[in-house]
Amino acid sequence: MNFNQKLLKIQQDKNSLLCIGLDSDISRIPESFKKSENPQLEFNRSIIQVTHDLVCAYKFNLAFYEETGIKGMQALEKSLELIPDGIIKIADGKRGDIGNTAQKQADTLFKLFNFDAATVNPYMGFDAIEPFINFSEKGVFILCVTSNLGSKDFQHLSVSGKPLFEHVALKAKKWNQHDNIGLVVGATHIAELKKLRTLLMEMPFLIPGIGAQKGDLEKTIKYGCSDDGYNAVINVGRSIIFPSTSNNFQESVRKLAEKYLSEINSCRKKYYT
Ligand code: OMP
Repeated sequence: MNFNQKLLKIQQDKNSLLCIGLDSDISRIPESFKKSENPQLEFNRSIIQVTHDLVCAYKFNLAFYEETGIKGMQALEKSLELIPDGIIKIADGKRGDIGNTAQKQADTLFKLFNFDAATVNPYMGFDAIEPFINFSEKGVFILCVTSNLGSKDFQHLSVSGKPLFEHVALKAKKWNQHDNIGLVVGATHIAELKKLRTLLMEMPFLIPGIGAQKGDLEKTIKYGCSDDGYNAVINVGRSIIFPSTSNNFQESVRKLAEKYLSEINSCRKKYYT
């Protein structure tokens, strides 16, 4: 089964578009985890234990594991093993490079770590992401409109009468021969999200920017899903994994994850049934 079909099936089976971002910033991990041999691993374990039934995916931003060196790599490897089957594991490293280097990046994430999907940067063109796309059972999320302010610097520039991000989307559509490509579209850019969804009705969109970055959840669901109310992967990181109080950590994380899932699902009910 190709990646996009697999993702859709998981979203349908679990009735969830929620992806939790395990951006386990060592400087924000509660003190109670600091005594353990590998605080990032134990922190992730306690989150996965209480949220795995609520999510369609977990996304690991690799920077937070690279920062802690060998321990970070061990935390990454072991955290991935803790995730039950039927949940997509996304490596967020925004990769892409000349062909032989990109091949190493893809092999590392897909073969060594066994991630199901990765984020890639399209700036270097097709050959820089082709090695990722060639893994047809793995997903490739191409940066299209990012959630940050700087996205305006290049992504919105008009090129041959269209914003650059639209060229990226059209190329992604053309390159999607294996049905395993998706786009990254920030929840902080609703007009662009709406436009992209009309261009690419069936393609999965990985949508970060909800919670800490203050993206509008209702509009994100209204404009970000395909016709059937699926194919948006709504990533929430800090607003779930770092509750305002670390008393009853697992209970607080669970409540936050339930809150986001229930908000997502009530918006889906409103706009897609
Ligand atoms: P929170 O803001 O804590 O929910 O985390 C957002 C996550 O999504 C981080 O890992 C970011 O690196 C990532 N992200 C964005 O915030 N904006 C983007 O445009 C793209 C990504 C990404 O590719 O995941």
